[in-house]
Amino acid sequence: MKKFFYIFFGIFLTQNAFANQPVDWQLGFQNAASESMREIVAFHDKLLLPIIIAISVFVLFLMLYACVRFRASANPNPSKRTHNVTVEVLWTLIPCLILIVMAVPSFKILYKQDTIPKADLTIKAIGYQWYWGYEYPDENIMFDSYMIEEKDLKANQPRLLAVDNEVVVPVDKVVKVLITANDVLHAWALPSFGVKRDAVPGRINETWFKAEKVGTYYGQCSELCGIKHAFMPITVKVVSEEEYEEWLSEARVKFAKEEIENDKLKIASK
Ligand SMILES: [Cu+2]
Repeated sequence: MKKFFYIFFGIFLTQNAFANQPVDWQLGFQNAASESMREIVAFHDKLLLPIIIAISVFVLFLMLYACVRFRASANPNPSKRTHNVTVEVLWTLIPCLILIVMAVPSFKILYKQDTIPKADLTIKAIGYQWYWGYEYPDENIMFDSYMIEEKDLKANQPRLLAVDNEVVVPVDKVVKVLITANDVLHAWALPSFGVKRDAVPGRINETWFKAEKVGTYYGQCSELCGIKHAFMPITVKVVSEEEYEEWLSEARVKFAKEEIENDKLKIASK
C-alpha cells in the first residue's frame, strides 16, 4: 500500500515539476501551454474518452450476454433468423450520430487552429538530416539547433530532448512558424502547444502558437526521416518580453545572417 502511494504521488509530483516534457509512467497528454492544446485535451478527455469507454463497455456487455444467454446448453435450438430491419437501421444510424457528435467540435478546433491570427513574430524552422535550423526573418537571425549528446548533458537537461541553441520566444505573443525542409520530410511538433506540421522540401507550411506560460518546452521531429530521426529534438524557451529583447540583442550579433551577393544570386549564410 505504501509503495502504491509512493508511485502515485511520484507520478503526480513529477508531472507538476516538469510540466512541459514527457515523464516516466505518464498517461495522457503533456500539460497544455496554449489555448489550442487546452481545447484539444478537453475534446479528448471530456468527449472522446467517455464515448470510447461507453462503447467498449456496451460491446463487452453484449458479448458476455450472448455467451451466457445463447450458450448451447441453455439454447439447444438456435434461431435461424438472418435479418431484422429495425436492428439494422439502428446499428447504422446510431454510429452515424456518434460520428457527427464527434466531428462538429473536432472541425471547430481544426478550423480555429488553421486561421493564423495577426502574428507578433515569425520564425522559420528548417528540417535537415538530422537537426533543425531556425531563422528569425525580421531580425536577420539564423542558427542551427543540435541535440546535446548524453555525455554532455547538464543538470535539468532532459536526455534526447535538450538542444544547444534553443528557439526563444516571448510569452503571450502570437508566434507564426514557417516550416520547411532541406532534404527529406520532417515534421515540427510541440505537444504542449498542440502544434504539428510536416516539413516538406520545396514548400512552406505554416502554423502558429501563443504560449501562455514561461518555461522550456520540448518536442521531436515527428516524421520518420532517416537513421537519426529520434535525435533531432525541438526546444522552445518561452521567456518574458524583457528577456526576449535581451536575447534578441545578443542573438543579432551571435547568429547574424550574412548575405552573399553577386550579380546572379543572393544566398543567406551563417
Ligand atoms: Cu526529421
